[in-house]
Amino acid sequence: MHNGTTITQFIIEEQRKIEGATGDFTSLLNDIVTACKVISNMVNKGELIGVLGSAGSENVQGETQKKLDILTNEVFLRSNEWAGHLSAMASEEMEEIYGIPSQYPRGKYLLTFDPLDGSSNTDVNVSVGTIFSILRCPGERVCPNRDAFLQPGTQQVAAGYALYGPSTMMVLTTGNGVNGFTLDQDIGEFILTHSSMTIPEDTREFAINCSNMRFWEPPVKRYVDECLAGAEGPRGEDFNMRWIASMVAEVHRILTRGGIFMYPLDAKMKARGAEGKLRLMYEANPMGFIIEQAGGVASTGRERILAVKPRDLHQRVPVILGSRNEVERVVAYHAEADSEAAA
Ligand code: AHM
Ligand code: MG
Repeated sequence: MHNGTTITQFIIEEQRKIEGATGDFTSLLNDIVTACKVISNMVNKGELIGVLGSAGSENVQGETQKKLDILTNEVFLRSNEWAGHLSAMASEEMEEIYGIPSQYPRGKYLLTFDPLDGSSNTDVNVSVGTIFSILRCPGERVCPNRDAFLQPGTQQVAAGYALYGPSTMMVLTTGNGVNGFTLDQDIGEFILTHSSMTIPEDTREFAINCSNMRFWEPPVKRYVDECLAGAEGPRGEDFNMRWIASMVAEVHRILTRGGIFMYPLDAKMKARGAEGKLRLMYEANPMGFIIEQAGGVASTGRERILAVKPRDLHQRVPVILGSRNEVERVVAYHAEADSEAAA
């Protein structure tokens, strides 16, 4: 028997603090929570229900889709299209936006999501997650076009992720701090277990895919070299490294015990005209919002992620986020390198 606060209770109590709130937003969050519970169940059953492996198709990014990428995208669409809170949705798995079908009422919000981030990890039974971001629909319940989504991250009304790990967790911000909820499988409810999550300012743990080292820009190489030099190097301390290849799991670790996560711009990306690996609208922005709300910093190395003015729905950006002092150090290294290059 639990006696904690359920996520529904938490969201309703938050709503009461907002004058004039209609309950629309609360109800939208509840539908997202339901979608994440369904996805959690699917991911948990895995091969028992035949959902692992490749679907044999490619998404808009030219990446091979897993069966679970397609199934979880459908879960999100079906859970969130009917209730009248949204005007349109956009996802990593869909080239075009998804306008709410005409048989349903249209609402005042837009939803972007990555239904299963880190899905290359599903076949090997490593943690994956769902990332989402809620924006206001400009104009009143009109049929929005792609441009309606192109709002900077500072405009987000809420953002969150579900982490499908040893426990399933939901971490949420509505711009008033960050709170974490753990799914109690026996009663099917997320219970508040991690209130007011904050990121330690200092860390001795970094996360980056070192196989790309030879392609990195000098400031990133400098930062990682200094970490690797450990107690004998300029930092005078030993550092630890982690790389899960599931951004949700990395961000969750950073929210729990601090750290820095980097997927920087590199020469390989530049050569093919890409501006980063991770997507702004449904990966970098929601995670940036959560990180900032927990006291951390989220940057491209040259700009605050939430200030990036989006040009495209599926735009990619470099991502450097986590503990304040380490991220600021990497940003300073970028500024130094850029001013030396300009001199
Ligand atoms: P995805 O959205 O196709 O799953 O890609 C995003 C994931 C992140 O979760 C993770 O940080 C990164 O890709 C891992 O990339 P890599 O395989 O290059 O290390
Ligand atoms: Mg992703």
